[in-house]
Amino acid sequence: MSRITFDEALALYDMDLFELGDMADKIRQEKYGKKTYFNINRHINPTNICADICKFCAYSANRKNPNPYTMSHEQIMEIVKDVEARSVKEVHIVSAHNPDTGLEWYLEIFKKIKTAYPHLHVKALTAAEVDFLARHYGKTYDEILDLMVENGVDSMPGGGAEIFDEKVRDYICKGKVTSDQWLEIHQKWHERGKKSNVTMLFGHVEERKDRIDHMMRIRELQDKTGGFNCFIPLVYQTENNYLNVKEQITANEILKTMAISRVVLDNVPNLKAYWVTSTVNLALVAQEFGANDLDGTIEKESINSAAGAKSANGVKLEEFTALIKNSGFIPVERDSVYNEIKTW
Ligand code: V47
Repeated sequence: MSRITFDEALALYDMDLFELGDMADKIRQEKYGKKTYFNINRHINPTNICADICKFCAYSANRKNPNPYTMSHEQIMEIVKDVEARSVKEVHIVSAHNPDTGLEWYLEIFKKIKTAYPHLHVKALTAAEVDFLARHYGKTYDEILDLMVENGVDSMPGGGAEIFDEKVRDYICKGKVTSDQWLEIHQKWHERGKKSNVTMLFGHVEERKDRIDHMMRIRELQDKTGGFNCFIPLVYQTENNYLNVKEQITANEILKTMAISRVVLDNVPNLKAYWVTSTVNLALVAQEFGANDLDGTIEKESINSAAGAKSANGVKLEEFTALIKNSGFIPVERDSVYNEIKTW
């Protein structure tokens, strides 16, 4: 069967929402039936001091959020100790681009966690952080990626991809990692036998064609490496930032985008409906539109909640699994690289 082209993918937006949903659901059901994956994880965001200025970001310390912080390693280890004792299996560590801490501060966090808790999965450092650390400390991407492996990073999160179209990217986050660099860093990470995720920030100033272009670039790299576990469309949150988008994206457009990504990304196994940015209710509906993963319990979330998402305190495990069940799906706990652990 031939693959869907750019023009055909763009035309899917003109389909009836439910017909498109059926198309995506068929693909989802063939792969996963009614199973929906989630994991028991904890987000940690060690510093919000940032050398870059992304217009969409409400997390980094700036005029709208004059609240700079940098955690000590002791504070981070306290959090990790606490969550590990409660069966959390993954720590997802993402920071702003802090120019003052030194490279060691970033890397030693991982080494300390891995030394104390070797079984805990460390998902850390977006390609945007890798690029920042390489530039700031005069290292190559290869050197930074090798240091990550040496210090215990298991996988990379998908953040910092935003929108690959250069014109939109220049407008929303000029100066940070370029699209080609983002893809190059993930390619190099995959060449080390490691897995990562990939996000897309949508619902701001981009057009439908930019989303399809974004998906096509992911599909192309995935053909080469096979290293992406999961695609995560992130719905833009409107508060406390400098993008000044007046109109919120509709639920219809969010679901269509999810469904289309399931069709286009035929080589990326998992599609995550990230409840933090879509709301829990819409994430549950997205299970009918191609999504087979709802991320996890998260416990504490700082990046999107700063921009208005109702996610600051995560979601309780029992509530999460009950919601998945009540929506007609089977909650399956997975590990960070998608091995099944337990059906709830
Ligand atoms: O890269 C920032 C986004 C991302 C806003 O890999 C915003 O499993 C919406 O990448 N509205 C960080 N989004 C989060 C992220 C992520 C989340 C969950 C799972 C995984 C994974 C990765 O949050 C940033 C940026 O694209 N972001 N500001 C905003 N106003």
